[in-house]
Amino acid sequence: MTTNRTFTMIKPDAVKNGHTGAILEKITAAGFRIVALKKTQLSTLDAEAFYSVHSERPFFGELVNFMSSGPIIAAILEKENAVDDFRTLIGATNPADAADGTIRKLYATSIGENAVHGSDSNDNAAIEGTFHFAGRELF
Ligand code: 3AN
Repeated sequence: MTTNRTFTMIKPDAVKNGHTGAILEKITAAGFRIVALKKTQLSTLDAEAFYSVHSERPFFGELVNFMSSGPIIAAILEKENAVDDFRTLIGATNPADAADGTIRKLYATSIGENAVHGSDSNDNAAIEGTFHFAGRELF
């Protein structure tokens, strides 16, 4: 995967609350090209593996339960400077701190249920994209 790609999930809260279409519209309007896209649901084991870097954090159990609680939208996105630009578009982890107009400001309800995930580095974008998608699913 190139450095111009990032990985995102629209999380169970935003899918359940009917924000999938609006969030995808904001993503494409911001200039990201959709390389791969699917609706899926993480098992408990999937969520534990995906978030294993956070396994020692106090909120790990809550995070795993939430992320496996319902369907998500997983996507690989492409744009120059994708990782940093996407994190700017989604806003701060805690929606109370997120800038106006960001996806989390608009659609997140709490620091745990914060509507979207965005990779925090090029290396993690590649790892996370590979976790969810086979090569034949990338276009
Ligand atoms: P970000 O997703 O903005 O990179 P991280 O990497 O610090 O934030 O946290 C990963 C995920 O863990 C967050 N998206 C959020 O869902 C959850 N999380 C972070 N901090 C907390 C917290 N204090 N309580 C509950 N969940 C949290």
